[in-house]
Amino acid sequence: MRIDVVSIFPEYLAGPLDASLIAKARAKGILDIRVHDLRQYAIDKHGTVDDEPYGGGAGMVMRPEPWFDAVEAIEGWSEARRILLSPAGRRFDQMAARDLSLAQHVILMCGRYEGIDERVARSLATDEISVGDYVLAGGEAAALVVIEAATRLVPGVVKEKASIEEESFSAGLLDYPQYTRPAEFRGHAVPEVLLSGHHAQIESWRREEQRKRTAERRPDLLPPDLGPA
Ligand code: JFT
Repeated sequence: MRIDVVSIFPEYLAGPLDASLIAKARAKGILDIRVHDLRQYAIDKHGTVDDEPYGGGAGMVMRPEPWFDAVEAIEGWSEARRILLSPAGRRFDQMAARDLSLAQHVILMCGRYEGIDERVARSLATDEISVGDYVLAGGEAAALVVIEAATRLVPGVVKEKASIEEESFSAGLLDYPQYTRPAEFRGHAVPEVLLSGHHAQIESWRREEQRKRTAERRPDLLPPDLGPA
């Protein structure tokens, strides 16, 4: 999978993309990730990429020309999924991650300031997405979320197929609690059933923990309770 990321803060992205699973997949050649500095496509020699909003209002808006020039300089851009990160985008979820993981070429556009001229969303991007209902200062952290969620579903990026397959088993519910050694830590014991070796009992305990946790923390994920018949 080829991923191009465009940003005025390429150094913000470099570190995370050079660590862990993503770094290994890049070294193996499974992922080809390149970060581009939007300022190289600034409208003047001072590196200007923003201007005042038409209609007035606080802050600055990113001009369209640097975005079109930067993206159109990427080989194969017109065939790529061109994703604009935006607080006003459609919500990015696991389904969207799975869909994106099938793409051969993804371009992520990370803006700053009050946002980007709407013509970029309308005529350059193929998708406009948000990673969640909280406010970030720009698109870079959101792009990292999208890259991590999508690339771990690309064959060969995550070692064991089991960890991805197990997730689809529990799909729709929160995970059960996990424990490792020691069996007792600062007076807190690991639940007895997990030490018992009774696999059927362990499975039903885990399922019940998932259900309780989901009911408590994410009732929106549970199937509707229809009540008495
Ligand atoms: C925030 C963002 C996402 C996502 C892109 C650009 C500028 C700052 C901003 C914040 C609120 C209102 C501008 C961005 C995001 C998210 C993405 C930009 N800002 N207006 N914030 N929160 N979940 N994805 Cl460009």
